[in-house]
Amino acid sequence: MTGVTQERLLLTELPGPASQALAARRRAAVSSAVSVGNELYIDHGDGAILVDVDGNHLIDFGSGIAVASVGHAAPPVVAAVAEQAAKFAHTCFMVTPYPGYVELCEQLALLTPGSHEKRSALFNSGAEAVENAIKVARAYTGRQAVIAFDHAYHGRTNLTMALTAKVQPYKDGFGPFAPEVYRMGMAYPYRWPTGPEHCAEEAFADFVAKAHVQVGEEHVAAVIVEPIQGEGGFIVPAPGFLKMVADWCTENGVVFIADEVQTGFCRTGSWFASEHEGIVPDLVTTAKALAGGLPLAALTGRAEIMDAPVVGGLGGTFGGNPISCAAALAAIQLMKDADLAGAARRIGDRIGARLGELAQAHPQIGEVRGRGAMMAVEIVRPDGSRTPDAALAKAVIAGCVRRGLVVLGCGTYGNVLRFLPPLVMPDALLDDALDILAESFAEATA
Ligand code: PLZ
Repeated sequence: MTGVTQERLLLTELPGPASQALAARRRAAVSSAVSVGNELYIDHGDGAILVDVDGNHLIDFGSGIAVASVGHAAPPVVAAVAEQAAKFAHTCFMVTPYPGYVELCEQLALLTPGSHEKRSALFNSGAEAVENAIKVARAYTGRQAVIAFDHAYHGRTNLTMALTAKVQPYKDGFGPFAPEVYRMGMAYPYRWPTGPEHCAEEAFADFVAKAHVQVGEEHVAAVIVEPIQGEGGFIVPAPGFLKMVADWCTENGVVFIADEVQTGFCRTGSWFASEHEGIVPDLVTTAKALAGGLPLAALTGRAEIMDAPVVGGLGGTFGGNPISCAAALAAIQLMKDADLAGAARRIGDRIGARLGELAQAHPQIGEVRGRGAMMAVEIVRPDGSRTPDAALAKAVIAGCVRRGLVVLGCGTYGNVLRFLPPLVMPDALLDDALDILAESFAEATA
């Protein structure tokens, strides 16, 4: 804990002079292919506040893309990291193992959906967990085909690029992509042609038909889906759709993989978003909030599936790094002690109520959606056509950033504003953030 009060404080225009100097150095030293959402350079953080190099206190409404759920510099995480760093930073679990890795896998078995026997393996990034999920599903089924969905995001490595739906900016110029990946329609209620009430049934019927005709059930190793699609626009699948797909997987000997990299660890108001859908995935991928800000990812699932690859078939030098494991164990304990799932539900209610008011005032807000502390608005032209308005979304984000609120966009059409506060954000700060959002909206639509 760095002792920063949980209040916004602006000492300079944003970005300030020190940030601007760093921005110039960035352009000269960092590949332009790695883009930044703003040029506010961070010196330290505390809870839900980020302090930039000019001393401005910014409200964090992005959590570094759903990572800082326990807050920045959470004292138990800081202590666990310091303690482990002072003991040893690395041995490689495959060379000489250590207790933290085992303990974390035990926790993952307890926390992920379902009471069946489970095993886990640890990796460095969400994409790596997803790649390994596909490897495991193929080894278990002896099949090759993988089904992913429209609007999906699963990572930037070769196999996960193939699974990711959107070409710009994730795939442009980077092919050829991994074969045997098939894409099905997502039950996206807001944009379903015949209306949201038919969405789940029709999307599932289409899924079943395509899986039969274009892939062949007997060739499908896995279906992978985000229980709420993150980068694609915080799309909450029509109720019942995921359950039907999961049941189809069971009936056809297909491994059902829930990619909970963004939704996991209390973000949506429960430990995992799959719980809201009443589904028990065969495999679950996690990363992001798992380790309180340190890089770590996990693949957890049914013991018989996870044990299917040859002994030694999974691994990596840094996977399950001891400092990251210590941080994860501390973060998980904090999520339990502070009931961060409950906090996410309260945050969701507060954000949802305010966004509802905002939508009344602004016809450009086509839909307010999400769950818990994973809320979003989809921005459209105010003429009833539901035409995406990415330019307006960008303008609102810029207005927020200028006022000291770090907000992220997302969406297949770049027209979704998403709100991912740390789950420790106090109500007063949340209200300030929502005031800024309302002001920025009014400014951008004036
Ligand atoms: N699966 C569901 O959301 C990462 C991507 C940021 P990594 N999402 C943020 C960007 O533009 O690169 C993500 C996700 C879901 C997998 C991943 C991949 O996780 O840790 O970024 O590899």
